[in-house]
Amino acid sequence: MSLPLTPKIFLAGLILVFALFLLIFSFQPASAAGPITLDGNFFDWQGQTHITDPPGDANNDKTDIVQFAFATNPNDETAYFMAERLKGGSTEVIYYLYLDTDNDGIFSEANDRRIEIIYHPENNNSDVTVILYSGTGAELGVIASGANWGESREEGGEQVEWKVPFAALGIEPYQPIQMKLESRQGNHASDTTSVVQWSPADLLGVGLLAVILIGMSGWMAARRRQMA
Ligand SMILES: [Ca+2]
Ligand SMILES: [Ca+2]
Ligand SMILES: [Ca+2]
Repeated sequence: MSLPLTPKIFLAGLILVFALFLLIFSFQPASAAGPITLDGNFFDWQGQTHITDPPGDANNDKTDIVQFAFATNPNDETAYFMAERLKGGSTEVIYYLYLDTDNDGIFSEANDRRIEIIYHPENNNSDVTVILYSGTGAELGVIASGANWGESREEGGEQVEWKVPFAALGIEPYQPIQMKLESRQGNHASDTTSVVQWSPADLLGVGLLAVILIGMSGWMAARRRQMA
């Protein structure tokens, strides 16, 4: 049963897809101001998903985590993160971001990941190194070195942002994972956030897919009407 695709039906389908495209994208900016940019500025994190951590629960103010935020950008299979500490200045801080990529509550398996973030504020910029490890401690690669992804000493030296591609985590979009952020003091943990569950997604890709599916179902409905 194949009907000829008349220009009228095709046009109707096209208009429907376009209308849905406009409708869905007008609802897109539900999250925040705009995409995350790794630039050492932090306006882009306003309104993004985050957890807070109480002040005063760390070995000292400079390893005291107060906020941990995470986000994705449309059509970008990359996880973005931001950490804020109570006090910074020019003091270096090291964070461990633990990722339970198979969501089984265990962070120390070979498929799990640990990201090491070394944030060193300088007078007018910052020096950020990001290293990827497996959950068992094998080094898998350097994601960044010498990146200016944090506040300078003059800006407070409190906030740092970084990224990890989904591929480096071995995850697909919408795969649920668990995470916790820890600050380090020598060889020990100083402060650790609560465990948070997240399903990082590349929203635009899924939005487009939804538009295509809805558009196709609309076009098929038009065809059925034509047949009736
Ligand atoms: Ca930024
Ligand atoms: Ca804290
Ligand atoms: Ca695991």
